[in-house]
Amino acid sequence: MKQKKIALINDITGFGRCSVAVMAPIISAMKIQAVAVPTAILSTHTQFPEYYFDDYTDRMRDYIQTYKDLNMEFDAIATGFLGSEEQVDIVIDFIDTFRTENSLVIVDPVMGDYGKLYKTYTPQMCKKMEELVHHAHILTPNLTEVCTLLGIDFGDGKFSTDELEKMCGELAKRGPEHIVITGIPFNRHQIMNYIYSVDESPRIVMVDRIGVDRSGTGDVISAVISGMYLNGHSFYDSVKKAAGFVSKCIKYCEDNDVPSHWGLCFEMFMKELMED
Ligand code: PXL
Repeated sequence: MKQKKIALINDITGFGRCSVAVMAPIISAMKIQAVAVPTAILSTHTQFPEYYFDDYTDRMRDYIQTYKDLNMEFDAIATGFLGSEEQVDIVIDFIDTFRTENSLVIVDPVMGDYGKLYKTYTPQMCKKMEELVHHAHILTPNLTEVCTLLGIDFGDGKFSTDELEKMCGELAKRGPEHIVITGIPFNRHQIMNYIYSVDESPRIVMVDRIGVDRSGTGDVISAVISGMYLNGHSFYDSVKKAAGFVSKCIKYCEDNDVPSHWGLCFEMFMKELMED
């Protein structure tokens, strides 16, 4: 079988285990070729008190031109952290140029967490992100991002499953066929992943809540989902695998007192991804 390749349009961050630094190795472990298309280069992610942030917008078009000249095609395109409004247009052009009839587009609308936007995400930038949703087959937002995309007040972050279904329905009307709302605090002991696929009953994958919330978790989840789904697994099984994998990584971090903003020690469990 021809090996698949996925374009990862995301930032490259040196320390803190997020974005390409997480997604490329995970995707590679799942036997898929990862091609990085940088949106920004950071020394650490934006949850650290200090970080060097080099917005890559000006250089992205030249970078991508090589792939146009080579007439490249991608089996999947996964987008994550974007550094400027203009990048959304560049990403949409990338999708239009490189997708084939069967290509999969995975959009992780990275914008914020716990009801708050990340420091580099302006309200205008969030508005622009809405445009990208129309191009996605798979959408992997957290609750903060769902509320931001739909213009709903996050409030105390508590939503019923009926409300979640309605919210996913609204997002699905914009294009995505599969949506998972990740990391929803359910109670003191459990975290819920709410799975919505068009024309199917919603499903839930619960995982034990272990210790504190950790940065980069969403990036690990979207990488595992992308790899699993590209390898032919159902969306539900892909989410289940991702949630189980993340739980193991988090437990390791807790047991070893890894600071919460250092990301997940996914390196310890890479072997488990190699079978799928
Ligand atoms: O994990 C999401 C993410 C990705 N990229 C950068 C970030 C964050 C979250 O803080 O700062 C640069």
